[in-house]
Amino acid sequence: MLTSAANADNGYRLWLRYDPVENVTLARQYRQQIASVVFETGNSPIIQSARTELKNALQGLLNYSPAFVNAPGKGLRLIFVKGGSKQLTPALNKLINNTSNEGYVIKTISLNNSPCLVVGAKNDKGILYGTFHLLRLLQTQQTLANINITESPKLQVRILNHWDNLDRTVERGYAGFSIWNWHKLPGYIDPRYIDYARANASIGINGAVINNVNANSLILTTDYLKKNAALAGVFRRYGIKLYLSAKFSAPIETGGLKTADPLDPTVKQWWQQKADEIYRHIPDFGGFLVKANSEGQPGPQNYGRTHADGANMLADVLKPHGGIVMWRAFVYDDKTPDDRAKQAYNEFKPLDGKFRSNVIIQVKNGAIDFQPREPFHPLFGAMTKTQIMPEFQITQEYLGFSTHLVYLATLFKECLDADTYSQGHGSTVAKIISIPVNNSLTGIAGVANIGTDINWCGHPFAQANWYAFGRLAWNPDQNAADIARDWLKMTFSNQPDFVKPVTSMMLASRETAVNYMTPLGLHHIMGTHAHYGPAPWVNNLSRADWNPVYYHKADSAGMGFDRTATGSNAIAQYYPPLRDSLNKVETTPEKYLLWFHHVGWNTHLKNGETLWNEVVKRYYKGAADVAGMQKTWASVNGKIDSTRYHEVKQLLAIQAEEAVWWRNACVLYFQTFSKLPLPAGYTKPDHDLQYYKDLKFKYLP
Ligand code: GCW
Repeated sequence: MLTSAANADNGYRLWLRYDPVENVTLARQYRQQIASVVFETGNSPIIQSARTELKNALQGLLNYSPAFVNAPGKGLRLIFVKGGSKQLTPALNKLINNTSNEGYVIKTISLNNSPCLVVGAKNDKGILYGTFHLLRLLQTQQTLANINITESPKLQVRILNHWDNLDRTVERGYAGFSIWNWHKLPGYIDPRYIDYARANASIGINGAVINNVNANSLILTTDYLKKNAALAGVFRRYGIKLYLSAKFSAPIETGGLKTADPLDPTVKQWWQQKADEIYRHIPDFGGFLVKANSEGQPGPQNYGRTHADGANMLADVLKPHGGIVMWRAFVYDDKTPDDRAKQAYNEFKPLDGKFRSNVIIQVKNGAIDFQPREPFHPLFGAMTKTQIMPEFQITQEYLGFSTHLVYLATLFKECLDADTYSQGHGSTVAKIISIPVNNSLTGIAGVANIGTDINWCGHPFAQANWYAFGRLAWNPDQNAADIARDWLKMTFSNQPDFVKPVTSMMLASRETAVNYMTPLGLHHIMGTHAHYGPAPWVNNLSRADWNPVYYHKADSAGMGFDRTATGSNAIAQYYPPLRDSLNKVETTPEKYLLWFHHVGWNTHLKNGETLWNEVVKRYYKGAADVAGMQKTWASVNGKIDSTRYHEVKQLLAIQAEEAVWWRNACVLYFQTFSKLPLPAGYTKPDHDLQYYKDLKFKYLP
């Protein structure tokens, strides 16, 4: 753990800063309330992690080291209990043993006539999670008197997907290079791996796919398995399982076979032996993540087989070891479909019920690709006999890389809270994914935004998206504001005049980005390949659905993608009554308007504005709101450390410039179709459209 003062505020410590509790009265109380500690838990590696964390944290937060005693005695203040204890009432023991495998209880009781805090769990992992929760209470300055918390995660596989390549580049990574130092592994364990595991455990993340879904099959070779095993050894002490992205053609590339046909017995045998080998190196290996038959990745369809054939073959070889397959539904083939948004559903829905119970279909939150705003993916709720887990993107591929402050909890929540109507009203995505189908595991994945940057995520506020993903994976019902407040207090300061305005800024930030990038349901109009900045004009890429013009379909009449019954009919993939309301302009939420409809420039929206005027106003509002964020940030100058204050200030200035760039380029471009003037009072962009079209960028991340 880095604790030197010189490094104190470079962001390395994330939300686990453990600086002295600002409120001195509370700090004094805490010292009394946890004056002596007992672990009635045994001393497994995970328990040791919990103890070490507690010790270090209390030293930092309270400048204090409680007595770690062996046996419970008089005056005991904090007791960690695994399974149950003679000292506790039967009711409390029961409560503890009724939590799930990873759950815990934190409760104040009376022991020998004085108050005592109990952190109880059925298993080691619950003790670890309970420890981090207790520390969070201190970090956010909550009173410990009369605490009564019972927690169990709502989802079982809470996993990060790293798109890290073996050459240490990170696909869609904006925070430096991969933190996995393949060259020095397995001999050298970078302390950073431990801090990575601590950070994940502190928010309940219990799995990591460490390599890119655009996979390199070398990761499965013996040399790399040794390296993987070294990482798995670090993760294990923090309750995290290691998973790998498996390349479907690995039997050919590294096994010397002529085929990777999943129904070929030699192929199956190869995978079987590979699985056995993996488990010899990593006894608690989690399983495979597979991107197949998508964007050039090989898959079962190369051999005329289905996704189910491919997934099941891998599932069968992992099954005896307890492993799972997360099979991605992000598919789009080389033939341009009439609507790319329909493709995943069309390919996967017919396979419902054909997957083994240790296969989970991993579905992106929306049907296109991690856009600033997308309606939820129609596969949620559509496959009733197959376990589905959502995939969110924490890294900001389409949301300003690591220079834009965009708090993504509101985006994640929009999907999780969406009503699919699959089992009638109230069938939210969160509900669907948390119900196990045929005894499958439930889960959720987030594409990591982590790299070698000293602050891990590039932007100090990008850390909040990693944090929020973990908290929502644990409990999708939590609200984005509470998570933001916790994160701000732990990461920066508990001062209300800091926390309050900055929470509001965070909560509005995603809508602001939507406004200056893709308002009213626009999507995928970013620059080609790198997805940096606006390029709605691009129309010359070989596949129709790689071109922004395919998505906005602006013409002299209006713009938007007609996905109604008279258009691509993508709405038919949703359940009624949602399907019917999306079929009509009047009943489609305006935030998704141009996703589902081609709307005339002069069509009046609910607020009475024409489409054209509203589009312009949103773009201008988005850019103006970033200027507002700069003001908010200026107002907290002096309330936090100057290092991070100035870092964020500079990044906001970049964001402000880029928001204006987005606004100007898009408004000028769409104006070539609408041929309408800007609404009164809106100043014309200072460059012409050609200027924006001519901008070229080399060496983008
Ligand atoms: O979001 C897109 C990205 C690709 C990515 C792909 C996927 C890993 O542009 O870089 O590849 O989706 O999710 O597979």
